[in-house]
Amino acid sequence: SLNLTDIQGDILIGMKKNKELFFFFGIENATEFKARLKSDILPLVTTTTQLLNVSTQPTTALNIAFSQTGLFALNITDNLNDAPFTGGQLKDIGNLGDPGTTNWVKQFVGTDIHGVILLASDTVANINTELANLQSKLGDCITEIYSLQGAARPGNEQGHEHFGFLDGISNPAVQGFQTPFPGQAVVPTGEILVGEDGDSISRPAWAKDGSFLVFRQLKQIVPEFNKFLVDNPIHIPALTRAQGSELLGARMIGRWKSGAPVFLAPLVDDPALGADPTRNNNFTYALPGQTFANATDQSKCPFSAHIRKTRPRADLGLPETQSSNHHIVRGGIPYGPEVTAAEAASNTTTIDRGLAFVCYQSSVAAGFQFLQHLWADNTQFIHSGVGFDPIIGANKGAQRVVSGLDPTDPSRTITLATDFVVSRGGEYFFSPSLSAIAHTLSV
Ligand code: N7H
Repeated sequence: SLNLTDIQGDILIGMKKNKELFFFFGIENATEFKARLKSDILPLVTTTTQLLNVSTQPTTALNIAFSQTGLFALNITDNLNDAPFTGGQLKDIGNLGDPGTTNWVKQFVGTDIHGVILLASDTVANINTELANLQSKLGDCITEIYSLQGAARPGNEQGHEHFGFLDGISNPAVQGFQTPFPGQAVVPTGEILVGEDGDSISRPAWAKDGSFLVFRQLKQIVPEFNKFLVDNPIHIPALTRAQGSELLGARMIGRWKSGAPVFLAPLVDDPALGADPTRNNNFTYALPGQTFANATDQSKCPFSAHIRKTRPRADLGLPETQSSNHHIVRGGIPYGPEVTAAEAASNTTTIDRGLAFVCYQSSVAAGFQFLQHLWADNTQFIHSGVGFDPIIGANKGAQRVVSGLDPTDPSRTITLATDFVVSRGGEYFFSPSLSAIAHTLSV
């Protein structure tokens, strides 16, 4: 069984707090930093065990992860055998659909970021206190390069991302650790954790029970997205124009704002279904008892829908874990304020907001990079002519053609002139086990 006290808490279950700060740093003095890593940071690293029980959760949870240049700075030269990680995210840009670095946060353009500290708590004040406490101990052995404050949205929108859709519904359960809800993917431990069952890539022994952390700052153009829905309602006689707009949005994601999957609720939202974890994942895109989903029927869910592109379930055949080893555990949080009245009135984004996207996997190449490059951005996936994932599919800034969104005419294509999700860049990190921090990274 897994050594849960050795695995950083954010990987398998997530820190799940309403505020989370991503603090990106450079190492200035490696010798001093190693000493502080062991004496001052390691005791604060929140484990999976601690997060499992409310009574053992710290006020502010902390995790830490390192980039390739960060490992080099610590004089760790072992090859982690993951090409995207080794090269860094900037070098991988050609695989991600970004139109160069024009929209990137300038601090992500380069390989100066050595690591990221994740601080999660109920309040920003708690986070700032913990950070100040840490910085007073670390002195100038690290420097802050960039930070991004994430925050759950307020009131009824809590748990929903900025377009308004409930997030965090579907993550894979790790075999032998989590009991899956119906329809949840159950994946071998080694698909998420390095060196565990199912991870066949050779790595240094110390990397066991670590996981690659992909970070992306994904800006969302919310008023423009809403305007697009208003302007392009799906025309079905039984629906009002507003319902037709809602339906278009739901079919772009594959779920309604409540979380209800369109495959189970094809025409109107079903909030009770969305809120019920025993039902809201219980579908495969195939008819009951069938191994493969119908290869032409998009009446209940487009092939291009975001959740279908990024987890095709029975489109690839069941059992899912035999047909796909491309699962990620998502753990991001929204950032930026609510849409202002002026932005809504002008249908124009003027303030940066979006998703501080985080995902974990035992291979960036088989996880995030595969989902983005070979699925979301691949117009021939799941079937020829499907087009882009309308949410995250990226075409280097050029317009994107999507099919299947209109259930009354699934071959009709819709051309998206702008991206509703704009990559502001990020970095690839490795989130090591606590024992690796103690016995390898800090010595
Ligand atoms: Fe996605 N969204 O609000 O539109 N995503 N996502 N995602 N996503 C999901 O099922 C969203 C992004 C996946 O198991 C939901 O938990 C937005 C990237 C995967 O059936 C919603 C952004 C990648 C799943 C969103 C964004 C993925 C998933 C439904 C960027 C990988 C699970 C809630 C700003 C490359 C699929 C849920 C499954 C679900 C949204 C990014 C992947 C609402 C706005 C970059 C694997």
